[in-house]
Amino acid sequence: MSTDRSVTPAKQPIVTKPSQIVTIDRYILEQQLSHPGASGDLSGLLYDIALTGKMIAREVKKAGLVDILGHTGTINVQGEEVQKLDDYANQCFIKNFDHTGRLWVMASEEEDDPVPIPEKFQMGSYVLLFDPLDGSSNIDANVSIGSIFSIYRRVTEDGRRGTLQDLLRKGCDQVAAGYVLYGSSTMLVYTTGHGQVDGFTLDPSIGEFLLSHPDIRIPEQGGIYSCNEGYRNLMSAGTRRYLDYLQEDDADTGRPYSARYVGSMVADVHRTLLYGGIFMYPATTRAPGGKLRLLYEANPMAMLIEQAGGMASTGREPLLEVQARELHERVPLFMGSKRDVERAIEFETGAR
Ligand code: AFP
Repeated sequence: MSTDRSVTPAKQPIVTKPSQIVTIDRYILEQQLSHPGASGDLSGLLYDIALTGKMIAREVKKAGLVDILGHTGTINVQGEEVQKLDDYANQCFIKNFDHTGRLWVMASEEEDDPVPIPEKFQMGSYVLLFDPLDGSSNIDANVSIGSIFSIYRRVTEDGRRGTLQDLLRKGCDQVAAGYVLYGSSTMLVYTTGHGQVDGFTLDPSIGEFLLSHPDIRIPEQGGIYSCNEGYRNLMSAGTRRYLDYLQEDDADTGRPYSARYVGSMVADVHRTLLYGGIFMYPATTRAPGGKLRLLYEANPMAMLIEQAGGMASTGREPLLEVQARELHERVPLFMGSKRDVERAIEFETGAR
């Protein structure tokens, strides 16, 4: 019998040292401190986005339990009315932002008109536009969805109310933009410009977003295209030729590309940011102006993509230069790796 009584030490759980963890609060504060003179209002808005994202994520997680917890419009076991998730997300944004004193006016993809700041609250100098729950037709299939936000400085000064003038802007005027992705984990990705895009993942055990993807850079060129090809026959000849080009066999240029299309813009653009390639929703004969909303979807995503080193275009002009004329205006779009978008533009404009 062996006299060796030593035992294999039990494996220690992997513990991240507190010094290695950067919470979103700390990150935002450090960013603010690097801009002497900052009022702290933009930081406050970003904290509120993080809170709103956490509140929506909590409800999204329960979406599959409707049969157990109750259907929309019914009263659940706690005696509360069960709200549609996109209504909940919309109300969550409005209620979390209307009283903070940081906003001049808001606009939501879910509301026909601008959302004013109630008289009883203080007014601020920023303007917030948001799509509270993008990709919501995917909810019942347990597919990733997201919230998108876009922040500008106000342009009007007079009176007690922000106006359409504050909201109908060019994307290049945005001071911050981002999204919260409700996927296999919840992530918040945002930029305040300066070529910096950062991603934070929600640690559900402490209820905090932690810096997980610092300084995201999109590859110069990718190998994935993301497009609803079901509408191929409704697209322009240029777009169809571009799709043909992506599908040709040419190992030297990395073709054919792989196709990936979730049908939730946040998920498709998130993958494009990380892996590169192109996300496109071009004009079709049924939707000649494109499908996606300029102010709530296209501009914020275009700012993120461009700040990460990519490119965003309508196919004919830089997306961020498009002057919005209507709150719910749509736009055709191509965004992603610079070389991929440049190539798409060549086909769209007939240069190729
Ligand atoms: P829903 O919010 O109605 O699901 O629309 C999602 C979306 O606005 C965007 O997130 C997708 O990229 C795009 O529409 C999908 O549109 P198609 O179903 O026409 O491909």
